[in-house]
Amino acid sequence: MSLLDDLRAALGDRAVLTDPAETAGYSSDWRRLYSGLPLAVIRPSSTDQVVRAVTLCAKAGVAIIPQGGNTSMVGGAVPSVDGTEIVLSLERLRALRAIDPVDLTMTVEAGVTLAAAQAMAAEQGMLLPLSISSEGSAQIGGVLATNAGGNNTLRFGNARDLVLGLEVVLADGQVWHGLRHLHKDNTGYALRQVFVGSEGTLGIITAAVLRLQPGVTARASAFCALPSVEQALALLARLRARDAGALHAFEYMSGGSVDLVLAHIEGVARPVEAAAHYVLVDCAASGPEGAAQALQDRLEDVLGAALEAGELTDAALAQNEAQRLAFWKIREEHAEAQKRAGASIKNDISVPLAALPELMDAAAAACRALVPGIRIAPFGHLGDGNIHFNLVQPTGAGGAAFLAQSEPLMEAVGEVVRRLSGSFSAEHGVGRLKTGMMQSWRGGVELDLMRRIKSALDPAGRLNPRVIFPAKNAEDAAG
Ligand code: 2HG
Ligand code: ZN
Repeated sequence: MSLLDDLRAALGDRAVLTDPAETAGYSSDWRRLYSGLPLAVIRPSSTDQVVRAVTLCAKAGVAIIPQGGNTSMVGGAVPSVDGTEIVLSLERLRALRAIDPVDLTMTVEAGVTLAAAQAMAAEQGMLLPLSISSEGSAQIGGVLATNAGGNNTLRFGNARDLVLGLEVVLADGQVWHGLRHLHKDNTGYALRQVFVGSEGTLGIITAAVLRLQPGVTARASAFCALPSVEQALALLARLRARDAGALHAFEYMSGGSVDLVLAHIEGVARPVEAAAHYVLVDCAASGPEGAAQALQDRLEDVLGAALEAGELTDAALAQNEAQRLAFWKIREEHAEAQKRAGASIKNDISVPLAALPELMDAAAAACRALVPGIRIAPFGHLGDGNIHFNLVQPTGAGGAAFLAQSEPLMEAVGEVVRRLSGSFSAEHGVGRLKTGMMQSWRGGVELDLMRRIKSALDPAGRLNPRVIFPAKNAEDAAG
């Protein structure tokens, strides 16, 4: 029997897709940068079925591309060599296995979307404190495999900070049953952290135990207009000094990036006067009746003082949940608006917070010098130092001509980031897009350690073979 027959026998006919009309949605990435024709897309519905599929692929020597919601920004989950790779979608592993309000944990399967997991926690009066723009599609397995960050990192950390345990199918089909619920467990290496952020190269996450927080009963949000990035840092310090625990998000949007949202997304309006910089502040608290008003009053106080100090030029405080969601819509539609605005180049970078003003000025100047008329549209998670320093093609210019400039533009931004001791990939990962950068940024001992881990866990190199590591010839060329 061929591999596909074996897979059909193990998973059922409908779980093995080969018709290009059915596999198309799994074969190219959200940004349409990468696409490939898979040998098949398989959709197991249990950990046991994942084990059987991985074992069969191992026997046949066929590579597997694990895929969650396919929302990668770096081409991390699509096939690359036509007709040779199996896309293994986790989308049918959708069970909530357990939820524990005493321990504040939930055990979910990999294919549950992040939004569904948040809703499951909220239904039981708890908070899953991880939020990203693609949470309606992104799935827990992918969120963990890429160590997603998002909007609440400044308060609760990245995905890896929320993981207590994992269940992982290894390259040879063995299962690591590591679904422990313990808040303390120092028993040798924290193996779960090896898989978090490994981008599907070391094993396939099938379920996870996530740490939750007590549910929030009060929220207060403000959309602020600011004169400079320095003043945004001053506002952040002011908020922290007054109510650090309540500050759940501090999201930055440049004037240029908000203009793109207003131009390309229906049903949004700017809640404050036009400015060069905006920040969305989101505070939350738990408490008895009255907590909401108290939180709102505290935020209003801080914003009033910030206005007086010249840190703000204008601010709108959400008066109800609908308004709060309208503020968030402006922030969350940034990626979609930029996609509609034409060709764009994404620089998902981080620097120490104090270096942010210099980053913004120096990177913008370097890009303008290379491409006159370029639209500089940075936005992102200013409260944790992660900015999406995105660049959009000049109005009216050709998209292909602009993309041909990707390398010099990314290098110019990278040079500034490097000088400021930052990272070239803060939260989106390396995927296939940034493998070339791994050599120059992480080469030497660091990349060698990663290779040693990879070859220990996946010696045949069959799990997501073309992500993270630079191609061998690129390394040789770099010396
Ligand atoms: C966000 O913060 C996502 O909205 C997408 O990380 C960032 O489009 C981007 O560059
Ligand atoms: Zn982001």
